[in-house]
Amino acid sequence: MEHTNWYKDAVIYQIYPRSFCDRNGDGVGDIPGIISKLDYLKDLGVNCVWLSPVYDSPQEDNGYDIANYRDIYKPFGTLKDFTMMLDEMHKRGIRLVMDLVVNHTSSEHEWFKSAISDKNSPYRDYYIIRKGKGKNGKKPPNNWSGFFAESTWERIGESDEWYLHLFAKGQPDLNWENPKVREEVKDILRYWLDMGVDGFRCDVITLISKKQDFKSRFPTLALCGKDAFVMGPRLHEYLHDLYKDVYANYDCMTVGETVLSSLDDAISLVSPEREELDMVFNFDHTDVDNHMGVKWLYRKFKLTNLKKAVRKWQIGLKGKGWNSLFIENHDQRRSVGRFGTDDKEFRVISSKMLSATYFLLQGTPFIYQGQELGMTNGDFESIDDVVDVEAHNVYKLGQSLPILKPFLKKTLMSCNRDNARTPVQWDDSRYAGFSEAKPWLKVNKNKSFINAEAAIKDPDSTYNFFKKIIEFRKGNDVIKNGDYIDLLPRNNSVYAYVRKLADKEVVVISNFTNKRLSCKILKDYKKYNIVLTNYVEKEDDYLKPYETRVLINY
Ligand code: TEU
Repeated sequence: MEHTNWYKDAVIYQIYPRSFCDRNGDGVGDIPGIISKLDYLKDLGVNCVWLSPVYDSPQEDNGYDIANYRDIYKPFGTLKDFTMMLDEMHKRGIRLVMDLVVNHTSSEHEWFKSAISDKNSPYRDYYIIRKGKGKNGKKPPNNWSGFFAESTWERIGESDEWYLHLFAKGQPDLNWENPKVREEVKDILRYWLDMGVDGFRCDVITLISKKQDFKSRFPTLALCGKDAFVMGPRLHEYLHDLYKDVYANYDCMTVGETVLSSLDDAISLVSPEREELDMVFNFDHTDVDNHMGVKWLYRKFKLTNLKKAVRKWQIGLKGKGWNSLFIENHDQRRSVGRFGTDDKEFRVISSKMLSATYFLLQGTPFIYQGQELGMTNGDFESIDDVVDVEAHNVYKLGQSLPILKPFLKKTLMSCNRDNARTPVQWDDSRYAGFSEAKPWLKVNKNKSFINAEAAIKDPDSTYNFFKKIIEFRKGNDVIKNGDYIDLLPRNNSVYAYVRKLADKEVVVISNFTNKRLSCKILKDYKKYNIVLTNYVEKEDDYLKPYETRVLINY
C-alpha cells in the first residue's frame, strides 16, 4: 500500500482521555465525551487526534499500563463507542492515532499473571525474569534504576526470581527477544489498523531492546544502566520488522517517543529508506530548563539554549527526516508560565507568542488539550492534591533522602505531570463543564476565566489565535518545506527566524521577555506584511512584552 505521508500536512491534537470530557458522570473523561467535542476540534482546524491510551487497564499509570490490548477501559466506554468515535472523526476529516504501549504491559495482563504464577507458563518468556543475587536470591539481579524513582526489579513472591520494570511496579517490561512477543505486537497493530485507525504514537519505543548482559553498571544519580536499555542493540531490527510486516500494508503513520535519544539516533530511526518510524519526539527543547534531563533538577531558562536545541533539530533533520513540533504533552508541565513566559498578567499574550514561535517551524505540529485555551499548571496545594504515581514515588524518595528536599521543594509541585492533566476547562461551572461529578483530579480555580466557552466568543483569545495560525499553515509550502534560519542565535530576549523557500519568506519575531525592547531587526522586515500578531498597536522599532509578529514577503 502506498504511503501518502499525510502526516506532513497534519495538525495533531493530543487527547488525554481521563481529563478531556466526562459524559457518564463518574468524574473521569470518556469516549462519549470525546465524541461530544469533535465539532469543537473540527472548528479549531485540527485534522488528526493522538489519543492517549484507552485500553483496558488498572490505571496505575493512567492507562500506560495495559491489561488487554483489544478492549476499552470500561469507565471510558466500549468498543462500540470507540468505533463510533472513529467513524465520527473520519466523517469530519480527522484521523486517529492511537497510543501504542508495548515496552511493557500491566501486571494485570493475562500474560503476566500466567507468567509469574507458573514457571512452565508459555508466557514466562514474554517478560524479563532473572535470578536475584545474594543468599536465596533476595537481592535484585543488578543495580539498574528506572524512570519512576524506584528500583527496576520486583521480586516474584518469595522466590529467587525478579521481573524487570523500567517504570512502575505494575508495568513489567516485555521481552522483545522472544519472537512470539513480536508477533503478538504485530497482531495488536493489525487489529486496530483493520478497524480503521490511522497510526500510532509509540510509547518509549527506544527502550524495547535491552542488552542481554544484565550486569550492574557504575552507579549514577539517575537512570543507572541506561546504556543497556536506551537504543538497545536490536531496536532497528525490531522496528523494521514491524514496518515490513505491518505498517507497509496500511497508509498509516508512526511517531516514536524517543526518550534520551540523540539527533543521530533519530536520523537512524526516521530516514525514510530505513522503513522504521515516520517521526520521533525529541526532548532537547523541553530539557532546557533542567539538569541532565531530570526535570526535578530545575535550571534557569535561557532563550539561547532553547534556540540551540531547535536549531539542532531543524537543521539536523533537514532532508533526512521529518520533525515533530510540540511544547506540551501529558508528561510536561504547561507551556505558558514556562520558557520565560508569564501565566498571570501576560498569560494570553505569552501563550500566543509561544504558539506562533513553535508552530511555524519545519515539521508536524502537535497541540496538547487545553493548550489552545492557554490553560495553566494545576493549582495544587500539597502532594495530597496530586495523583500521579511518578510524583508520589519522587515524594517518597525525597522523604527518605533529605539531601533531595531542597531541590524538590519547588519542583515537586510545579513540575509534576498532573499539572497538564487537570480537567479541560470547558466553561465556568462548578466542575468546568468537564463533568457533573467531582473530577478525579482537581479543576483549576482559574476555570472562571480560562475556559472554552469564553475563549470561543472572544476574538482575542489564545483559541482564536490558534485557529488563525492553523489556517495560515494549511497548504503553505514555505512552512512545510522551507529552510530554517535562526536570525539571532546569541540573543537572549528575542527569538527571530526565517523560513525560506526560493524567494518566499515567512519571518517570526518574538519577544521572550516581559519588557518593551528595542529591536533592530524589525527594520530589515519593514516592507513585509504582518499576517499574525498578538498586539493591535505596533511600533516600528520596538517589541512590546511577549509580542510576536509573523511576517511574509509574498
Ligand atoms: O513517558 C516516558 C518518559 O520517559 C517520560 O516522559 C516520563 O514519563 C516522565 O516524564 C519522566 O519524568 C511515557 C508516557 O508518555 C508516560 O505517560 C508513561 O508514564 C511512560 O511512558 C510509561 O509508559
